[in-house]
Amino acid sequence: MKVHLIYPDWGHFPLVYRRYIQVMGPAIVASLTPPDVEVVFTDERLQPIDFDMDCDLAAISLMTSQANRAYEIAGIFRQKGVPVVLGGVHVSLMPEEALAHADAIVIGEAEHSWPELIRDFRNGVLRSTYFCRKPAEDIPFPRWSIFDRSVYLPMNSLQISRGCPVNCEMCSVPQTYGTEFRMADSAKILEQIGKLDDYLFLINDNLHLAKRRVRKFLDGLAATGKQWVGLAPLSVADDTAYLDLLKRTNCWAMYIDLSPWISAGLNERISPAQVAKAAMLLDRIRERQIKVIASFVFGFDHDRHDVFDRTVGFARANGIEEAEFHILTPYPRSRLYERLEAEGRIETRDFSQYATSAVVFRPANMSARELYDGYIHAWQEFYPKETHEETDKGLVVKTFACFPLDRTGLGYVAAGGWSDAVRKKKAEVTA
Ligand code: B12
Ligand code: SF4
Repeated sequence: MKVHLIYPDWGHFPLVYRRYIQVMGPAIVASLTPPDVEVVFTDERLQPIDFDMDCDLAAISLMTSQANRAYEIAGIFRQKGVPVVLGGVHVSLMPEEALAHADAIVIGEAEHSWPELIRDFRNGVLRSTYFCRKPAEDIPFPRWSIFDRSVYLPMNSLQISRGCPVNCEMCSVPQTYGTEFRMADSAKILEQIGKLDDYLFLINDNLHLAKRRVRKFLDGLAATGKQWVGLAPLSVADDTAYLDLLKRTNCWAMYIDLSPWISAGLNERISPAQVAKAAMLLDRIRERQIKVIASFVFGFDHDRHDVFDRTVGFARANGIEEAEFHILTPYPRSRLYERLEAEGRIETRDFSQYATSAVVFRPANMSARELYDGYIHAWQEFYPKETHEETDKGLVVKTFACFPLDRTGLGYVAAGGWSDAVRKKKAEVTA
């Protein structure tokens, strides 16, 4: 039996290097597939799909921004008589919509249901819907070998927990992974690290919420010497001892959403004292040589026309090296979606636009055009002109600021080039 596993192209997002990140969902599905089933993987972000390749089943992974393309791909396979299975975040959020395009869908985590689905398929009794009846006890080791290492960034994701109790307005995690923080067995996860690439991307939804529970893992991580990048709220810097621990574990950068602190246009809702505190916390992080990859979201109801310049000004003044700008996007079933829907403000349900680089709702204090132009202006103002490229899909920013290597000579290069450049640079540095 042969499964063609597909990661569809995703909508446009200016930071082009993100396409070269190996994604964990498909790698886990591949690892859950019985060894006697052949798996062929196509990452449509970087290569075209061979629809004529012989296969028994097409299995497609999708986030919301990939939904339209995933349904198109599903249609082509089904026309050719190949049954299609859909899974991933968007399927868990919109199962009825997804089912209209597939022979079967997998809702939620696939650890138990994918092996069951394969069994049923082989026995000719495929059902239309597979639920996650119980969350995974362990996070299996992803089959990273589905990615051609010469093409991707030398970085693997590592997930040590699932679920988040915070339930932020924009987020899909509580709806897909639940609201309970579920920590994997540290020893088992640490065992995997030796098999991973040079750099790690710790993708835990909110690792820093449960500091005591992750301590054992972090101590073990420090001993491996691998460098890692993670996600955290800025409040992580309230605790300097914890920051010191992160430094000892070789954390080279943190993705931090700074919108709650400053992007509200520094207006009446955000006091100057809070902005000053944000600057102080950022300093604390940088003092430990941890870079901040700052994420800013535009389009909140409290944002006004000056939010774009003020945000870039804040990022500059605080020595942010890599910033990502997003347009507020109401992902299905998030609290934000429900609120904007109730207010009749969602303008399009074309999910290919849901990649945070398009305006899909009616903003409160500016027009959709002004929001979009302000967002582009922020990218253009923050990053040097020589990194910009106008493409038919929109602005592309050719930067590589997040990597823990000297950037000199790391120009933008087409597929494959990124990865080679990083490896070459690393060899130079370690020589
Ligand atoms: C790492 C990460 C990234 C990385 C890598 C992308 C990736 N998809 O892995 C990067 C930085 C590139 C990224 C980019 C973006 N991301 Co992101 N990202 C994540 C994060 C933190 C982890 C993803 C992950 O690897 N999870 C672990 C794997 C194992 O989980 P999984 O993919 O859900 O897979 C499980 C099941 O879904 C299922 N499954 C998955 N695929 C398939 C396929 C089949 C056939 C089957 C049967 C089952 C199945 O089985 C898996 C095991 O149980 C998630 C949050 C989260 N907790 O998931 C956000 C998340 C996926 N990202 C999100 C968003 C919005 C984005 C961006 C659009 C934002 C932006 N503009 O930057 C971009 C995408 C760019 C674009 N142009 O569209 C949202 C998606 C919301 C939605 N409804 O689609 C999430 C959920 C975060 C959130 N706060 O809501 N992201
Ligand atoms: S944004 Fe982060 S903290 Fe908020 S609900 Fe999502 S995972 Fe949890």
